[in-house]
Amino acid sequence: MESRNLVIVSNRLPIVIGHDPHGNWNVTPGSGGLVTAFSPVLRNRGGIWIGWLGGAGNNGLSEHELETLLAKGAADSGYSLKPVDLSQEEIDLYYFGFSNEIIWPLFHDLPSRCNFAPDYWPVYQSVNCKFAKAISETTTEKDFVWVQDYHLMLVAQELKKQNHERKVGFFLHIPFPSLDIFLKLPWRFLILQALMEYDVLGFQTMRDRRNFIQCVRTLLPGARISGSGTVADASFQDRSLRIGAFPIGIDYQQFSKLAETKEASDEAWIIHANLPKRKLILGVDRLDYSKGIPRRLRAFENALERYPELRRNVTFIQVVVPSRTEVEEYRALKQQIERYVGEINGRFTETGWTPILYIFRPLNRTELVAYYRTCEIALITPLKDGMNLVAKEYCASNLEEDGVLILSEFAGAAAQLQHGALMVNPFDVEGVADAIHHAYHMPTEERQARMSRMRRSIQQHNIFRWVNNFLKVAIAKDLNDFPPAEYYLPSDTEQVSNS
Ligand code: ADQ
Repeated sequence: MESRNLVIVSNRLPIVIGHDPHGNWNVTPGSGGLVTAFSPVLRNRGGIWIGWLGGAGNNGLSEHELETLLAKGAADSGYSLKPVDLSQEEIDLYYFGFSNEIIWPLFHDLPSRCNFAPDYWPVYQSVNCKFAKAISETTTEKDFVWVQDYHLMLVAQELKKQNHERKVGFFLHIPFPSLDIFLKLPWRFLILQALMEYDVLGFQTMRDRRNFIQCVRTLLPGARISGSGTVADASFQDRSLRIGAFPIGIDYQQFSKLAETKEASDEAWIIHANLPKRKLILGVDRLDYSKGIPRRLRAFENALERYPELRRNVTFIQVVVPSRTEVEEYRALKQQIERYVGEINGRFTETGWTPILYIFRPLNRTELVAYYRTCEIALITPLKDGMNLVAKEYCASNLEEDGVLILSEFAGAAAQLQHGALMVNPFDVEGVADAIHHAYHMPTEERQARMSRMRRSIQQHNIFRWVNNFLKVAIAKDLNDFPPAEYYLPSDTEQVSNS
């Protein structure tokens, strides 16, 4: 029987290599939207994940140490791992430079934050070429290669340049900007042409797909695009491809089951017992300027100012997961958040009540779900977001079905959740404050009706359905066509010492 692997390619591998308290190397799962999305899907399906391990020169690990750690990571995660090694220069110019100083802000509608430095582009190209080489060495023509996100937009083109035939799909996790913003990109033609080399292109929402198609129609007049459903057919330079909107989902069962466990329930109870007789408002974000945290804090302050009945009766818990902290801009954002928290707490705190509880660290999954479960209101106000999985995870974990979701119009999740959430414009500080006030007073029946509607939709459009939809369009197969596999763990899996 034909053996075909599902190969995921992303900038980062889904593991983090670090040290345990005894100074030995250890391997732990990574965090972020991509890992949360793919981990349950790939487990035990014979998948391979190709990506950068983080750090330069494989962190100075010997070949044997690296192999042992990767084998451990593969055994824990249920799929094979293939690292792509990057030098410090590549990390600086391809990752911090082109990906995070140009594409990330531009695609999040923040062109004034872009640093269009010309020396980033050649390194972005050469690292994409490196990833293409890793793919050709690890896979066969039978495999399906699914490339993830904005760091790797040139991979299909690079594979072709190297004469490797592969069926290759691409999914963009972040938004695709409108024409007027995309036009600012100095490499706009080259990037669009490269994207058109994929066999399938996936976007989070119909709006992203529409933006992309408008850019193609304007900048690549030779391209033909037809069809009006969620998947359009396109042709460009004698080849055809499909372009679709595939809103990403979550593993609903995993979150709702975890929320039911005794550990999560106990933890949820403890959180609320320590903050009694008030409603808890929750914000959970990676440290990033696209998430709109400072404006959200100002909106909370505005709510306390204009609606004094909220004082003593709500606590805002803002969880921030450290991210890109090596970058000055992110350090400045952290300081700004901490200054605002300090100012607001300084201004409103009374004996027995502090308005904001601020947590700056990653939470483990049980803690995270406990916060989701126990907080009466989720305040999710990104300035722009591809999807925003936190919004969906909050609903999946809300077993009592009485939580209120306040959601930014500019999150990809808005298209799906707009009939259950209170929709806000995150730039409108008073509008967000009004929504907090509205959520606080919302009657139980209305809360339940809204939340159960959202939960049904999130349960239905889950991560497995997302993968199956993409695979059906790409290769007319679904997850069941990828059989479980066994993982090889070398006999010498002793801890690798950090020497
Ligand atoms: P992210 O920008 O990482 O993802 P998001 O979709 O919100 O944003 O996902 C964050 C993930 O990190 C969630 O799955 C959440 O569980 C996890 N997480 C959040 N806070 C945590 C904490 N304190 N501790 C541990 N884990 C935490 C990118 C795009 C998004 C898109 C996803 C998936 O920017 O728009 O939704 O990819 O496509």
